[in-house]
Parts: sequence; structure tokens; C-alpha cells
Amino acid sequence: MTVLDRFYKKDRSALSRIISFIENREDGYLELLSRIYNISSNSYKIGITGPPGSGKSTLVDKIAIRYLEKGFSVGIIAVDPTSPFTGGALLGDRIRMQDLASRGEVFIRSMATRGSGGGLSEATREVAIALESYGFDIILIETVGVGQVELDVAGLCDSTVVALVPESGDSVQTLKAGLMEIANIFVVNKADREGSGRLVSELRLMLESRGQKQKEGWILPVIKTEAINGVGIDTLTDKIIDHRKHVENLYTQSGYREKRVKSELITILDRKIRARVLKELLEDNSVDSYVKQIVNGESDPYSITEKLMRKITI
Ligand SMILES: Nc1nc2c(ncn2[C@@H]2O[C@H](COP(=O)(O)OP(=O)(O)OP(=O)(O)O)[C@@H](O)[C@H]2O)c(=O)[nH]1
Ligand SMILES: [Mg+2]
Repeated sequence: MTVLDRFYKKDRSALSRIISFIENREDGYLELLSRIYNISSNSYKIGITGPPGSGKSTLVDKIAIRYLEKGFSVGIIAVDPTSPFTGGALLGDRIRMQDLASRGEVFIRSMATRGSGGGLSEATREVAIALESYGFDIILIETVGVGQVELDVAGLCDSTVVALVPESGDSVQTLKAGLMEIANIFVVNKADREGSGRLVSELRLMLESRGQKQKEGWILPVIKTEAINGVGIDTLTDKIIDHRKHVENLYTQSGYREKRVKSELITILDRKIRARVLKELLEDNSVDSYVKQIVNGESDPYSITEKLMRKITI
């Protein structure tokens, strides 16, 4: 039996093998991706993002357990460059999770050691494709921060939860617009800390003042949680389920699926074209001589760019 056969028979080690194969860009990985890509997968992808230490891993664990208890299988991708996935997980939860894992319902993959920037979100997208194809009901993806990776990952998720903490209260005004745009649900975690009520009000006020309270007919909720003690997790999970219904409704509208697929296709194409063109243009280390010309005042980045652009044949 090939690895792919075993993968389709829900063999864990085959899944791990396939993910490594994709992550390491082994020969034939694109062909593999196109074979396992499944447009009609029923997986639901939930992104959990927010500043470092806001409790994302703890939230992911608790949400995963809720779904597992409801009988769903759960795949978890932790895109966490700073700390291994064990981050804030309660030992008890982790043991419980291991217990569930041994029954084959949960799978955790940390992307901690992967590259950065575009490479990381690309790898995340591809690993998500493997988990979808394998057939997980729910895929939870944890990302940290507010950079391009988070925006990209949010683009591939069906629901995005943005977790903030009272300590970040004074930064509400400066919240990156991008973070506001990707959120479908706001969580104010560490509700046991002072200032959480104020943060909730500030967030609500800001959403109203920016006219962003509602998006595609969905009212952006702000939910208080105390992830570490499991408080508010039921409300959060229910909200995610509500949002899923909302999204599924959108999918029935004509053109919605096409819009998502178009954006996915363009993202993939964009990466590939950029990588290929850059490789071709800079292949002969000519970049160093251009840099010298600029440094010596003989040229400038714009003239060099123009010159290089003329080399592109397509
Ligand atoms: N007081 C309090 N602490 C919490 C709560 N939720 C999580 N924590 C703690 O906050 C710390 C960070 O939690 P994590 O779940 O690792 O946070 P994270 O956002 O995944 O962190 P990074 O992945 O490192 O960005 C841990 O020590 C948790 O135990 C909460 O509701 N209240
Ligand atoms: Mg974490």
C-alpha cells in the first residue's frame, strides 16, 4: 500500500509523513497537493490569532475539547514561532488531549520550526489542505501577532477569532486595521484580570465608531473569557457555531464560493510567480553589482527595477 492509500485509510503516520513531505517541499509535493486537494471537504477552519501571550493556545485547547466532546474530530495547526505548542496549556487539558489523541480524534501539528514570512503562511495553507483531505471536521489554526502571516492565515480560515487581553487595553486605539478586518469574533481573554470590562466596552465603542460592527450581515461579537478556568468557552464555541451557520449561508449565495476560490488561486499564483521571477532575475548574483551601483551613486533602485522588469518575458 502506498502512503497515500494509508492516508486515505486514516493512518496517522501516513498523515504525518504527507505533512512532512509537503513541508519539506520534497520532489513531487505539488503533484501530491493537487491529488489531495478536496474542494468538497467538509472541514471547518477556525483561526485563533492575537498578541503574544493573550491565551491563544489555552483557547485552542479548550475549544478543541468542546468540539471533541461534541463528537467532532479536530486537527490543530499551531503557527507559533516563539514557543512550542505546549505554551499555556493546562497539564490536565494536555493529558486529556493526549487521551483523546490516542483515540484518533485529535491531531496536533506545530509549525514552530518552519520558515518565516510568506513561506510560513504558504506552508500553513498546504498543511491545512492535508488535514482537510484527511477529513478532520474542525481545523484550528493558532497564529501569533498581527503580521502578514496572520492576515494570510485568516484569509484561508472560515471563522477568525481575535483574542485580546486587558493588558493590551490602551492599544485598542492603535489596533492594526488589518486585525479589525479579519476578526469575526473578538475575545477579551483573562477576564479575571482588571480592566477586562473596560476593554470590552472600548472594543464595542470602536467597532461602532468605525462602522464595523457588522460585516456581511454578521454582527461582530465581543466575548469575555477566562480561558485558563474554562469560563466563557461555551459562549465562544456557540458563537463560532453561529458564525459557521452564517458562513454556510453565504456559501449558498451565488458567486461566494467562486470569490473564495479566486482569492485562493491568486494567492498561490502570486507566491509562485514572485518566487520564480525573483529567482530568474537575480539568479546570476547580479543583484550585488546593482547594489554597488546604487551605493556608489551611479544608479538608483527605480532605474534598476525598470531595467530588470524589461528582462521579464511573460
Ligand atoms: N490569568 C489568566 N491567565 C491566562 C488565561 N488564559 C491563559 N492564561 C495564561 O497566559 C499565559 C499565556 O497563555 P497561552 O495560551 O500560552 O497564550 P498564547 O497567546 O498562546 O501565547 P503565545 O503563543 O506565546 O503567543 C499562560 O501562562 C496561560 O496560563 C486567563 O484566562 N487568565
Ligand atoms: Mg501559543
